[in-house]
Amino acid sequence: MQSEDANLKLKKAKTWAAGSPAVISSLKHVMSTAGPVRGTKALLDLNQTAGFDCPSCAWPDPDDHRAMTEFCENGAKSIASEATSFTVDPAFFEKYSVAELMEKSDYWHDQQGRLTHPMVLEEGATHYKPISWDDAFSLMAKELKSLNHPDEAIFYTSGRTSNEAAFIYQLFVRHFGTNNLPDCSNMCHESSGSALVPSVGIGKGTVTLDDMHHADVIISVGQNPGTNHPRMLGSLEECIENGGEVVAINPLKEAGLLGFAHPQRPKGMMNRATPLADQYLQVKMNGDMAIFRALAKCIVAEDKKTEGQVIDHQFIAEHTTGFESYLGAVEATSWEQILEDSGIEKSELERLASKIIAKDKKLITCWAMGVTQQKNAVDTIREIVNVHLLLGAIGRHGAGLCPVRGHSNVQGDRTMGIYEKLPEEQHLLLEKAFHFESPRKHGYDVVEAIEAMHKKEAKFFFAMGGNFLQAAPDTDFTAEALQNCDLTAHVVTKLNRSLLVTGKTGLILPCIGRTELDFTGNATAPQFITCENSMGIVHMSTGRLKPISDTLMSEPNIVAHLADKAVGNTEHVNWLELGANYDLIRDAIEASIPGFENFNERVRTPGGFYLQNDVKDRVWNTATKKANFHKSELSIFQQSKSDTLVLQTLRSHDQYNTTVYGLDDRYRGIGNERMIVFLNPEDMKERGIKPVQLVQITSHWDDGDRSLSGFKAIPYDMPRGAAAAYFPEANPLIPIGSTADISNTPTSKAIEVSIAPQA
Ligand SMILES: Nc1nc2c(c(=O)[nH]1)N[C@H]1C(S)=C(S)[C@@H](COP(=O)(O)OP(=O)(O)OC[C@H]3O[C@@H](n4cnc5c(=O)[nH]c(N)nc54)[C@H](O)[C@@H]3O)O[C@H]1N2
Ligand SMILES: Nc1nc2c(c(=O)[nH]1)N[C@H]1C(S)=C(S)[C@@H](COP(=O)(O)OP(=O)(O)OC[C@H]3O[C@@H](n4cnc5c(=O)[nH]c(N)nc54)[C@H](O)[C@@H]3O)O[C@H]1N2
Ligand SMILES: [Mo]
Repeated sequence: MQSEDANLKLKKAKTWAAGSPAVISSLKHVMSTAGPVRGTKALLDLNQTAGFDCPSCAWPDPDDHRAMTEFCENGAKSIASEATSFTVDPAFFEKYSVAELMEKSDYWHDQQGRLTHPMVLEEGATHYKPISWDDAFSLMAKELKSLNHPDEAIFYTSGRTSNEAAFIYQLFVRHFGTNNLPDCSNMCHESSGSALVPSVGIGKGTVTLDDMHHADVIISVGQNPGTNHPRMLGSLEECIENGGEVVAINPLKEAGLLGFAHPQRPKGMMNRATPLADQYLQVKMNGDMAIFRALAKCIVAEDKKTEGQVIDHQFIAEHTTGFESYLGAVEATSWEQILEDSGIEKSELERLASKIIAKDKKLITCWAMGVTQQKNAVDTIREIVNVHLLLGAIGRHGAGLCPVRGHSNVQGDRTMGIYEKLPEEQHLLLEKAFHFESPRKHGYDVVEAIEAMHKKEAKFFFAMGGNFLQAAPDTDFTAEALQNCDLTAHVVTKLNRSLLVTGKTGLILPCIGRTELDFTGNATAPQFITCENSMGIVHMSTGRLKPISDTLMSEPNIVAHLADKAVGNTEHVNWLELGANYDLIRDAIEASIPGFENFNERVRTPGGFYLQNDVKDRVWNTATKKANFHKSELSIFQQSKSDTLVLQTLRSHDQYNTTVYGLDDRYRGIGNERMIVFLNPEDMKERGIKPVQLVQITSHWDDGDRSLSGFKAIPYDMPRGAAAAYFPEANPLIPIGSTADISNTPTSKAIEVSIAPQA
């Protein structure tokens, strides 16, 4: 289809991912943004055992064979964006007022380069101006001390923050007296933790890369690995080469699930792709729970037929609770409802079930945002667990659960205590190690934090990384919330919109990035930080590039200076000493978090170490000390009107969350445009919408409608009733009140909308 639009370039959607186009695209990004020197040096050091951890996704690296070029296209874009030689310095802020910067796009913001100096936007001022680090810390400390209660302060974390920064940050916040530690996880995999902890006793995945390579069947549900976890495609390919099969469950046909050409193998370099998904279930929006319930029904039926050969009865008897009651729920669910909710033919569901039952029942289920950002996300994930428990497909080689994490250290941040609902045991360990009173009242998660600022119950907002305004739902509401604060402060590397919508006073605190050398504390050798990836491996990361400016501070050191001024030293904590020497922070981690024995020593071994994961040994740290089946009624997103669509907000191939690297979505055939809404061609016809026609999208919620216009409608291979637009452009449509049950995650993948030609 040819575009009728001057900017938009449309091509056919791709049927495989990576190959030489990915290598060309990465080089293009590296050369154009950073300049060859900073860029290529950075790339060569990426994810090497002695290099730095890729700041893009949390997919692990192979334990033994790290090629010189163990990087992926999107990792390369992420590096290029951080390793750019362009700068956003005081002269830049003198040139552009905040109002002018607001008019620019997110893409333009990222293109401008790295922030170099601490800056302040004073009350009523039109421009940011430089401020000394010392004055910035004094200003924040003064605001913190003037609050009526520590709970009036909010301390957000984005998941790129290192273990060391996260640890000292939460220690400071708890010494200050609050658990208001919302993080990006609240908008991301919170539903996974909420489901997994009561079911199996740990909120993390239970598999290793080796398990992936030896599974019989890997189900990928609600994720787009070709764009968001490109290195995962190598694992899927290896599984297939070993005789396994991959099944995709996704309303959209995604290139990265259809086929993969490994850019570091001869066949792949010649663009000969390995087909990936053997079965592709184009599920209805949010119809996933029905698919897993269908699998349970097939398993139970087959077990009856074979007199107990399919269900792992021994595992169930020894290791689980709730089996009988769950069986009741499975039997009570009708096929009629399953077929209606999933939109998938019964024969396809039976085919999938027979694949899983056929061999050794070595099943791995991987999932991401298509599952977690849904109203019934927690129940859906529990249903995934139920199916694994039926088969005993957990805690054994080649089988298990794999929530595919987002940010490179989002899992580590939680391990370090970035959690508004920290469990009591962890408070006790902190208190024992540091002799202070850790506050127990649960803090705000992201949505609660926005609501509290909106109601002026919180007045101080501090962000350790991220782009809170653009990542959060209901952009206008969130903007009002931030503007209600007295002070907003952001530790960041790049310009983003959150720096432009501030409290009475706004602060920018620029930090050293993952790619850069860190000589904090006049260290004689560069300091390193540590991260935990999606599979629980803790490893070191050392930057290699000269920092973009000598006015940057490191994240741990920024926290240390703020803590020094805002709460001061205690007999057991000397903040500035901790901030100047990360070995001391690692000792403090060892002293208060289980699993980090001999941390400083073990993390220095090449490749790092696995954190203990009891589920792998079939030890269940739940209240019952067993793995728990959980029965829930089958559910699916309910629309209030019959003629509306269900909109999901998703990532293009050229973005990292709110950071827009480019305007293409190569695999989906989109060039040079982000104001896109993908629709089923029949739904377009029914509404009188032509391809690339401008449309208005209106979301419906009980507090009223929200509307955006200027989106171009693109016909796409997806089920009737579904719509998809990019995040963050579509975030103003997500009602603040629309969140998942239990986890309170915004339902970014299910928003009821009407779409009509723009008047
Ligand atoms: N390059 C790059 N890498 C990234 C990121 C990035 O922005 N760019 N972000 C990082 C982060 S923080 C995260 S959390 C991950 C996100 O990784 P993903 O979860 O893969 O990200 P999304 O783009 O949100 O994709 C969601 C997928 O779910 C599908 N989906 C939507 N609704 C449903 C549904 O009802 N059922 C099913 N089965 N599928 C559905 C969509 O069609 C889409 O394919 O990636 C991480 N890695
Ligand atoms: N509608 C919708 N909304 C969503 C989602 C969705 O799918 N749809 N996904 C949600 C998900 S899964 C997530 S994880 C959140 C992401 O939410 P966030 O983590 O808040 O957002 P990011 O876009 O990852 O943050 C990018 C900013 O981080 C800063 N940064 C980059 N590197 C560093 C660093 O090393 N240190 C510091 N201090 N700062 C750094 C840069 O200034 C950059 O502008 O968004 C959520 N929001
Ligand atoms: Mo995420």
